[in-house]
Amino acid sequence: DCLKASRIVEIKSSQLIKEVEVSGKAQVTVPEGNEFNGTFPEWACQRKAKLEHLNKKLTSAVEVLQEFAELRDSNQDYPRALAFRRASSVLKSLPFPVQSVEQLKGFKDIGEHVKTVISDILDHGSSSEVDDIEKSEWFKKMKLFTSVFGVGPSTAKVWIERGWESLEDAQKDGCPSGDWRIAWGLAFSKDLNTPVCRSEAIAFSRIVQREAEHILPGVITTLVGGFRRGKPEGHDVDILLSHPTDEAEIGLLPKLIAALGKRGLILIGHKEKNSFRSDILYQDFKLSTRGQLDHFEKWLGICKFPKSFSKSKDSESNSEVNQETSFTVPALEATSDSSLDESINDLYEPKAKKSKSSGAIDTEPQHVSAAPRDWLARRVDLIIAPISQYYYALVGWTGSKHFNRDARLYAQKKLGLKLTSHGLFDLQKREPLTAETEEEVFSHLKIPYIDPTDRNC
Ligand code: DCT
Ligand code: MG
Repeated sequence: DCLKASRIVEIKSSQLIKEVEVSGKAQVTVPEGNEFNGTFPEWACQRKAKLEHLNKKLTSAVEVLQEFAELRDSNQDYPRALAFRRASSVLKSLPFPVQSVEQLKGFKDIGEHVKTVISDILDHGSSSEVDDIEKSEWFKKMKLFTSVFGVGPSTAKVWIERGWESLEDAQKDGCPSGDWRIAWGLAFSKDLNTPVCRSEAIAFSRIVQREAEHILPGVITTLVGGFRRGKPEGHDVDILLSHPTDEAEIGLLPKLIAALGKRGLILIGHKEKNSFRSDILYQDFKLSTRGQLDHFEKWLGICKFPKSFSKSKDSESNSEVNQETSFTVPALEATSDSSLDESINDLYEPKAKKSKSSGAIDTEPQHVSAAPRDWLARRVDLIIAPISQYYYALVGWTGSKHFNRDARLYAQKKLGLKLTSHGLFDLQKREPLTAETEEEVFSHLKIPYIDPTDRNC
């Protein structure tokens, strides 16, 4: 019903003046003199949302409510959590700082509950509901446990039911579920809970690119995820690989993992086979993904990043890597940060210590984590996409998660098309809409192109 709601709200001098019901299109007009030209787009995927926005205090509070709803209900699609995500996404795109809830009248994604919270913050500086959640022992434990690689809300709840209070309690149990991700995630929780900084992500993606180029000349290596959206730090490093010749990418991943292993960069990880079949894409979305993000061949694991990767204060000067979307590979040799170059080159010196490991580690994670070391454990995702699906994979793996969810719902509701990281599909005609650039993906979606740094909705 919310999606069908249609009205125009006029706001003058950033204050609400009048509300008019119209049929057809849902629009809210906002003050002139901003990128929306007075009209606030209905869908999050149509709006620019920068990391730095004008309503941070409010979005932080709404995101606590969202996180609480997600953790409590274990089902990330739960409508309550989605409602908070939608509200926070509107606040991120607003061209003015909210000073009164009156200014939010007419925004269908901002419901009464969120308005009450905002009103509390505007009037008293904080929301007692948000404060209570943040103080709750249950919430603190759920956040702590779900911060472990491989632990979702259901596992975290089981741990709480067992009376576990800390990660040490889980560690004492050995590997509580037999899941390799949890065993290694627990052993390296300290490293993995320290955010990965931009210079580390850039250094590692350059090494991946160098090794991949050696195996498959002309390979396309792109740092995706939050770093491509301009985030200064993240919880992992997501790298998307492809090649201009279709199928040339087949066989790259095992060789790449072996090469990174020889450089001593692999701690532990697992490969997932390509499970893409064009026929399943024409099925119902939930059925065709069965909880999986997508069907690409990928390696999910933990890498060993030399500590020197993070010594650099670099960030923006190397942004060409995270902006890379063309076939030109990012420069590896010449960077504006000599300390980063040095630490990358150290790995290529003949004297550099190289592990004999080809990717697998045959020892217990606890023993590795206890030994003195000059590296940090870092989560890495390497994803392989054929060029025919690459630009959709690029959009999907750039995110944000909410941008993807919204764009997929928008494609379905507004265009009758199914959007995934594999492509855009016309379910009636049973044919894909191909794209040879990221701009073309947006053009098929009938959305003006949005820069990755504006997809932080
Ligand atoms: N993604 C998605 N849905 C998910 C998980 C991921 O659409 N459930 C997409 C969007 C972002 C991309 O994959 C990479 O995922 P993450 O690494 O989890 O997100 P991120 O934005 O890179 O966050 P962080 O900076 O913390 O790594
Ligand atoms: Mg990421």
